[in-house]
Amino acid sequence: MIFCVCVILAFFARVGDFCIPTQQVVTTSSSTTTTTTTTTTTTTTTTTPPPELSCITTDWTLINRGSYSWCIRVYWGYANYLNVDSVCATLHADAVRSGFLNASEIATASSIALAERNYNQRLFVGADRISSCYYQPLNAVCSGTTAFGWTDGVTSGTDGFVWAVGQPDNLLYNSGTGFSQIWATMSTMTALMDDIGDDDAVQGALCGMKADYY
Ligand SMILES: [Ca+2]
Repeated sequence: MIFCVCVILAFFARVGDFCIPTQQVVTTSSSTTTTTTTTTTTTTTTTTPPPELSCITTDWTLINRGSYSWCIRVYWGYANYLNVDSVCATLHADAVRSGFLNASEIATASSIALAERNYNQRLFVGADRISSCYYQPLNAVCSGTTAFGWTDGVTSGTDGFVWAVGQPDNLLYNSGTGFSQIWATMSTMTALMDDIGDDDAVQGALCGMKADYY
């Protein structure tokens, strides 16, 4: 019996051999993968703003005068005709007595001074009587806009000559001493100017120097 089963199985096994194709076709599926690499280059351009003009320290106040910037600061200390031209240099070597471009600037200077000393003080400013007006009283030729000239080397125009009523009066000359009132001062409480001579002393000076790229 076992023999018969084996024969039958062997018979079918042979028949199966005949059913298998002699050549098998193998289909290979092939795919192509395209990889695209995109390189993005980001260029970051940092724009550095141009340096701004400023004052050398925060003790100075920046004033924009259009084509240049000016810094002002009050020198506090006894000042008269002997040291009038040197006190500002004690703040900075480039500092000189400051003039005024207009009434706004003398108001600014007054505010700065009052913030430091809240009572009226007189300060030398950057204006001296011009030589042709020495010994001259206030008149049409030597007036508030013509008797004095700015001494700081940068201030121009006459809008900054903001005198108190009746000034510059050349008081000593008018009182008969013969001394001319050469130096201009400002009063911090009134923001008005006055001329004084070598008989007088004040509490300081308004100093100025050009702003720079610090
Ligand atoms: Ca005067």
